[in-house]
Amino acid sequence: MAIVGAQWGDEGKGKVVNYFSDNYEWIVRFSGGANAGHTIYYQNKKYVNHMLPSIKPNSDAKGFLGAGMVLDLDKLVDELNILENDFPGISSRFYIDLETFLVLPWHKEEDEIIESMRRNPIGTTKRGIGPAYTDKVSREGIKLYYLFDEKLLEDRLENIYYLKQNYYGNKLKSTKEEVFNYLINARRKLEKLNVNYASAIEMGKVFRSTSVLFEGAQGVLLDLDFGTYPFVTSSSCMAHGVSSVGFSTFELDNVYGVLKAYTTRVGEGPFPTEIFGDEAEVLRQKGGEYGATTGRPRRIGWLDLPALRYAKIRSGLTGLVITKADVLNGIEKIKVCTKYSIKEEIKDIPSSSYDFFVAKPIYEELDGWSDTNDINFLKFISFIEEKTEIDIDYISYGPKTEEMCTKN
Ligand code: 2SA
Ligand code: MG
Repeated sequence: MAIVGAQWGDEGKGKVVNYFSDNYEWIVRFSGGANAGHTIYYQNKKYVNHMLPSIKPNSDAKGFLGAGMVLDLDKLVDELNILENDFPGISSRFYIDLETFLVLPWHKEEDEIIESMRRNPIGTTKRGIGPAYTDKVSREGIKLYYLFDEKLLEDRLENIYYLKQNYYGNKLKSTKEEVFNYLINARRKLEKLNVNYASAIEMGKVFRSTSVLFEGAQGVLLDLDFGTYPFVTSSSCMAHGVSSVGFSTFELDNVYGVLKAYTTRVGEGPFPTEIFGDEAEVLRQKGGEYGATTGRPRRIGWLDLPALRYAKIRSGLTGLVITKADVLNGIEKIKVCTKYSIKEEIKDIPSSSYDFFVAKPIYEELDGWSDTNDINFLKFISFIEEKTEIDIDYISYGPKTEEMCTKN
């Protein structure tokens, strides 16, 4: 099974993965990096995972960090230390693919520099994600396995640094020696923590003899290929990203898209159903809508069904999980965008990501509900299902893992 975001990220994937994790032996992250922020509550304590798959701490589940990710080793070590403090020995339940590319200190500098030079900034998380993926594609990346061959690492860094100096002159502060030392230190810290290294080649048999849950990062509308380009992240946010772990989407029994009962977005870019002022602020406060990684206030909007239909088709969703329905409790009238007006046309589904830039939302208004047991809430759920022709199989009505139920 795969769980992906059906909007612009922050739909509550971490919590949903946690809910299902009892039934799975492996939880696998396959894309993104420390830009993600997956919040889970465990024994009344809040944990925010940026790098680590959201495994349940006191289970036997294991986590795999797949090669489609970009690894921030500093963040990884920090996160493992936080978990180790509360659950000693947990690090040895994580496995990392040796083919995975690394986010290096200069990638974070480049992220800052490029964002400051962009005429239309993207509003990145400044975690070095774009530059790390850029280097991967332009063949100037460092893979995890280089850390185990210091000569190879030194040579690679030498060549890459030479190129970077040519691009950036003295704008970059990190030197190749610093980056080398940083990487070797990180390797030592990870050794102490007893994390495992593996490859999808070796893991293929293991995965296929047990049960695997793939945990997506960000959301379909932030996908590099099919999101609201260029206001997207640099990785695959859709189910096909599981190929980086050697899986075919045909092997997935289910692809659940997680959506919020309203919509949020962090960073710049089109957002047809965005609302402003007090109307937005009420939801921001009630929903705690601040970036789990950067703390930035998230932009707020009503539920957008054309965008959801687009996500369903682009990512081959087989079912939906709705979260944060409780945040709308007590609001008298709930708006839902059912169609877009695009130039002279009315559309149910944007035909390309370009449509998001020019769409004007057309709303229907539904009666609100006092709590999620209220008949009006059930009408809201049926309304979404009818309009999108996909079932909402699970409803989350609070931040805690157990605050979730099947629809029926
Ligand atoms: P980047 O840093 O290159 O991936 O940024 C590119 C765009 O992708 C957006 N993006 C996100 N949007 C929502 N949530 C994300 N994770 C954090 C969270 C974000 C935060 O869980 O709240 O804390 O600010 C995430 N990661 C990337 C980003 O805003 C850019 O629009
Ligand atoms: Mg998030």
